[in-house]
Amino acid sequence: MAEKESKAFDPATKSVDPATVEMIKKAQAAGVETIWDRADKMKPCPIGAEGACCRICSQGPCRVPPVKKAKEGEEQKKQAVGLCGATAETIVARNFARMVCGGAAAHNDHSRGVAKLFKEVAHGKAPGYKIKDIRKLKQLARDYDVPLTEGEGDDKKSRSTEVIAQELADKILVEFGQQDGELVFAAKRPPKKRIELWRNLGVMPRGCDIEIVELMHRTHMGVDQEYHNILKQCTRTAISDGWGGSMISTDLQDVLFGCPVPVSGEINLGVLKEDHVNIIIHGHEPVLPEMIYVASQEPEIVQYAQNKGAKGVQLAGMCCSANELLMRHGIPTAGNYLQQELAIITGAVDAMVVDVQCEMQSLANVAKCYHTKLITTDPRARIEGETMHIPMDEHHAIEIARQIVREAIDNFPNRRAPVLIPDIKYPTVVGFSYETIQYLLGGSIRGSYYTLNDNIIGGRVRGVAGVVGCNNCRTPHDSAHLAMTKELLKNDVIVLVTGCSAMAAGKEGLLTPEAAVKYCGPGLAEVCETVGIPPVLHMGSCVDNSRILMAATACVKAGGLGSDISDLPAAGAAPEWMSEKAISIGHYFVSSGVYTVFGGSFPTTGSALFTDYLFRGLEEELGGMWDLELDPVLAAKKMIAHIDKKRAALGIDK
Ligand code: XCC
Ligand code: SF4
Repeated sequence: MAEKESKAFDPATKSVDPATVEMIKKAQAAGVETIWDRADKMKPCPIGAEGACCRICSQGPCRVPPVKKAKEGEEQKKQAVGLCGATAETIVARNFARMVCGGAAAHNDHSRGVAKLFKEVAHGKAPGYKIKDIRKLKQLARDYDVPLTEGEGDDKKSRSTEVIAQELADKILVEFGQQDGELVFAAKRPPKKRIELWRNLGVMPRGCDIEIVELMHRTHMGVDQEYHNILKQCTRTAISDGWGGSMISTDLQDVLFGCPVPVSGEINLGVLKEDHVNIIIHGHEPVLPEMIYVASQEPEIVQYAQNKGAKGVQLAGMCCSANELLMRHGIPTAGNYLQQELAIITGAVDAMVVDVQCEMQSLANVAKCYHTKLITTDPRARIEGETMHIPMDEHHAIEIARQIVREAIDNFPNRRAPVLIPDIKYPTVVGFSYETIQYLLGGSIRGSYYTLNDNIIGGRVRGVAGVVGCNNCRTPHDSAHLAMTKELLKNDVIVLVTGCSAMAAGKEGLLTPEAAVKYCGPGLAEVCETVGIPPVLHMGSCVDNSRILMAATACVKAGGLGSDISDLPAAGAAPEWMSEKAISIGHYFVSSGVYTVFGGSFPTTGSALFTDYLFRGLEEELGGMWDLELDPVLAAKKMIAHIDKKRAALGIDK
């Protein structure tokens, strides 16, 4: 029998980004395996994909896929249950819950690290770092009831930044292990109505860690076996992420590294420079990258690079680390999640520095095919193989950063593969923190032309959409983000982006003011042109989805658009999601009252009952609900329909 010829896939079917397609071709020519090769060989297990496989005890795995309706004359098959009797609803809800746990744990653990660094900085024990945004520090102090002054009457004086920061750090750190009470942001920042709703439903989070632990317990074999009740704890856990860990990360990172303001930068693999030492910063936590940025600019380091024959040192970001560096320093972005292997395949990356989350283990193999040093920096995240581990320690961060940059420079002369950097990059304007948006679109007087609310009420802006989340190799890279975003813009919906979605938008030129004329309906185009902003606003990394929550809350508080987030003409989406974090984020948006539609697949379709609860039942309880729509343009249309429904309820449907 003749052997089946192995057919290489067509790279053009895997991405709509020309730089990505070019690099997949290079990978194929060089025989370097990428995620798309593996995806072609391995199809997902259909039962697992719909959440209908339980493997939480060793009597299983038990598979309980939905049964087809019997044809006439056939006997109807019975829906299977697990050996312990667990129904499909319980099994699917448990699996969903554990995804929320994974995602919330990632964000809250990231947050803990930032809070611990903040404490060290407050005590002067982390040389190189300092408190950069005093205004934001004071805002946080007010939230946490840390007094800004001391003494009474004539003796009253301001407390020092350090003292305020020290007390604040202790109060924030307590929240991670807190057993009772309420998380400060969740209990203070949302619209009043939302806070009351959560209290009445019993889903106000008590602490950052406890909700995750309790949900893990409740989804252990033989504990919570009622899907509404499991979901209730999912809600509490997700809120402890969005209005807890993620929000703490965002705010403390702003305090330490600066609150983003509009800045320009460039994006896509074309930002790498053949004659420079190229260092890719990949991962999520900006703590060490901030220092690598400082080190890379030191004259001695630049000289060191020149001694090795390079013109200089080029830093470029990848995944959410990219967003953090781009938003605060204008450091260019090399690409989003699916471009990580491809960056190395350019042959021009002298070091890839990774910390936590979204780093493919395959990087080690790809790096081996080139000269690239893969450097892990977080003790929680090692990668097997020929990687280098230089652990971060905030007490010596600048020395560690210098060491990492030197490793990259030392590696520059070792380049061996032909270098091919796609000549593709795009300019972007980023840095739309919620404070910036409030400044640009807020204005202090309602009725001013610039006010976002008035533009929504007047109908120039139809509504607001958050398009966020990952890439997924099962969906042509970036395609769904772009199709959805363009459809929204055409219909005068302003789009807020974070994470890998933001980078997709950037690579298409959507993060420029010029995009307004090209892609928007007349109303939105007019507003963007008047204010001078892009129609797609880059709000940061994935923990910065908390900025979207704050922007939505600001819209409610500004007046004229109802009294809760669920009243706003707004919707959320993650059309190419893949990570557990995306599920936690999606669920905290739903829990905050937002209609949220995902693409690709949904991990609960194994139970029609549970899925119906998420997609329809939740609207009554929380004002927000989930949805799944594979076609990104149709998904955008559903978001617009939801926006119109909210406009009608507000009486502003013109
Ligand atoms: Fe990861 Fe944050 Fe997803 Fe991108 S969007 S693939 S989680 S890098 Ni957050
Ligand atoms: Fe099967 Fe029940 Fe064990 Fe799950 S907990 S694997 S359904 S026996």
